[in-house]
Amino acid sequence: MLSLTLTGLKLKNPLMLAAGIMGTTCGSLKRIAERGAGAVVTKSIGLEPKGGHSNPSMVEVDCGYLNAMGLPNPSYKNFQGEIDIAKESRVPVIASIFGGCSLDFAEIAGALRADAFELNVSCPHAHGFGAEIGTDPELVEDITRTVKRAADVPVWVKLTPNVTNIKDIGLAAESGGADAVVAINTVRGMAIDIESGYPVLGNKFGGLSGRAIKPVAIKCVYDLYEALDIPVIGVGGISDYRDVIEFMMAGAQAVEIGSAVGNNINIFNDISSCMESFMEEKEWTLEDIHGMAHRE
Ligand code: RRO
Repeated sequence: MLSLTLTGLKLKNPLMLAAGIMGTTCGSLKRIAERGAGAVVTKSIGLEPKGGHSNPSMVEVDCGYLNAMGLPNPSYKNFQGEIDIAKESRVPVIASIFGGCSLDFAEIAGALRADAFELNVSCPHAHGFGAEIGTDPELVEDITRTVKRAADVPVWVKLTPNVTNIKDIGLAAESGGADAVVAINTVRGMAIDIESGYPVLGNKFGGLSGRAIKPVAIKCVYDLYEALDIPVIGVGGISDYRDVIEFMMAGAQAVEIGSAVGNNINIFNDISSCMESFMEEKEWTLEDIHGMAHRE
């Protein structure tokens, strides 16, 4: 009832682990896969090992989390083994990758073997990476096209909401040959400690995730669905089955779940069974729900 084919990948359900959560080791990726995720996305992996920003790098705020991890990762040169072992769980393993230019992305995509690549052009607080390039449609198109030439698996492009018009960036990814877009990465934000007067995060500002950003993400997915021909994958603030249905009605073909996994490692199984009951009661299929909010 929940199975689908997404950019050529067969998924038992449309619920995937989002990049950045439990995605650096094969052990944690497998744990999530064995607890019902339809696919898992790794932490974003770059050219060289990176320690990330100084602590505190993640704090809880009203209705969500602020993070400025700073792209900590072991480099693609030390990561193939983690992907290979994670693949034993028999769900697609998608490698999130980042770079400073199209050649960086192509080097990683040409070397790493994964079931698909998710191009991170949207981290809101990484100098020279992420949203610093993902807000420029020409760069996004060039990076996507270059990775498509280097890789023989589907290429997804994860977009930033920190732009005036996300459709322009989505269209650029589509022109570059993207197989899907993923919306959204975190929303740029900041918290200040009023006892000391200092910003809370080591990096001063970061990205907001969790419940607070769901309406922002829903609007982005809605807009992208109207503008693009390729699938839209929704992410941002999902914590129960109702959120998933809402994303699908906005136009998402599948979703990714991040922050909420921290509170419930069984969230994928829990949401799957609630979705099945809801869809049975309504007599709706995934196709019925997909884009439902766009009906006249
Ligand atoms: O590592 C991070 O700080 C990070 C990344 Br790569 C991203 O894409 N989004 C985010 O909120 N944090």
